[in-house]
Amino acid sequence: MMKKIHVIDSHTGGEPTRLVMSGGPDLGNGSMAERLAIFRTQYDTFRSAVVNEPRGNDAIVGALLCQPLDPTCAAGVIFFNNVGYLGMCGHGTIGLVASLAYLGQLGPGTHRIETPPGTVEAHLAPDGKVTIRNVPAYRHLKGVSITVPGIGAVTGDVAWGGNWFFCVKETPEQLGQRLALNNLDGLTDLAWRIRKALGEAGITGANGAEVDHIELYGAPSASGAHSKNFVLCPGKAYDRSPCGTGTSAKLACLYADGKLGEGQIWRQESVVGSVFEGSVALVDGQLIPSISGEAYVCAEADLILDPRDPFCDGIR
Ligand code: PYC
Repeated sequence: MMKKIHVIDSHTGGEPTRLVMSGGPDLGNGSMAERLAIFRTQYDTFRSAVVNEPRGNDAIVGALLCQPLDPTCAAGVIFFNNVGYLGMCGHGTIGLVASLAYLGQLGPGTHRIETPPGTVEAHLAPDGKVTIRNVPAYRHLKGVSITVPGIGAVTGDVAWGGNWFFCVKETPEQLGQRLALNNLDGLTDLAWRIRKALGEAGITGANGAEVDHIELYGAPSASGAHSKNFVLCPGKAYDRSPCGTGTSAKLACLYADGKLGEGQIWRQESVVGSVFEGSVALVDGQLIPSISGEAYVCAEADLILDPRDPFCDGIR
């Protein structure tokens, strides 16, 4: 039996999100974290069918729309990519809100959204700008120094912004690479070496979690931006957007260093030139980042899963 999966594709600052509206697996009625565990263990071929080639590509982040557990929430969502699953996803949440607005299912205002690491808030402005009030962010390890084969000593902070990040202190130029769109291979190679060296050195996030996103920073090109980044995602694709959870992790490090005060605006540019605006607020002792950006819907389609297709589950 052929299966149809209805999706809305959008991009947030160039980074694609594929929102699954229908045709997804039944993950039960538990929390998003419980449903994610079922997704991962029982339906991983659905993940690869939706985002991997031939229907998708390495950069697409999938977002499975779920019925929320808490009736005060507008939606629940589980994010996934070419190799596995994400915790929160900033650009993906902005894409989700823009997609539901395109369908007429959400209007301007503030909406609560359940994700595996916690409930976030998304404010949709009448002009389409979306501001996410993320899960709490924090710096876990400060000034970790590692030796990276072929590069030398690299220092950075391990921080949580909804996913685990290594925020590198040296600029790409100091490590032998230009932070430029025409140097993606060099930046990817550098970030991948850092990721492997972190794993080999046994450096993890809390509770042994893998640090699977690497974030490099340098001087901005966009007017008014404070920094430009290059973020390498777990499946070796780079984030075209400034990365919502990565910017949240960066804000937590800046705040911990006394370089960013509550309410102060930080404009983070991506390697493709898109910009997110971020700020932090201390709420009940927790640092809550807010990230603003825009997403644009670019396709509405049915994916077709034909069981006769040898690559029905995607190239895995
Ligand atoms: O925007 O948080 C984000 C994100 C994570 C991975 C790709 N984008």
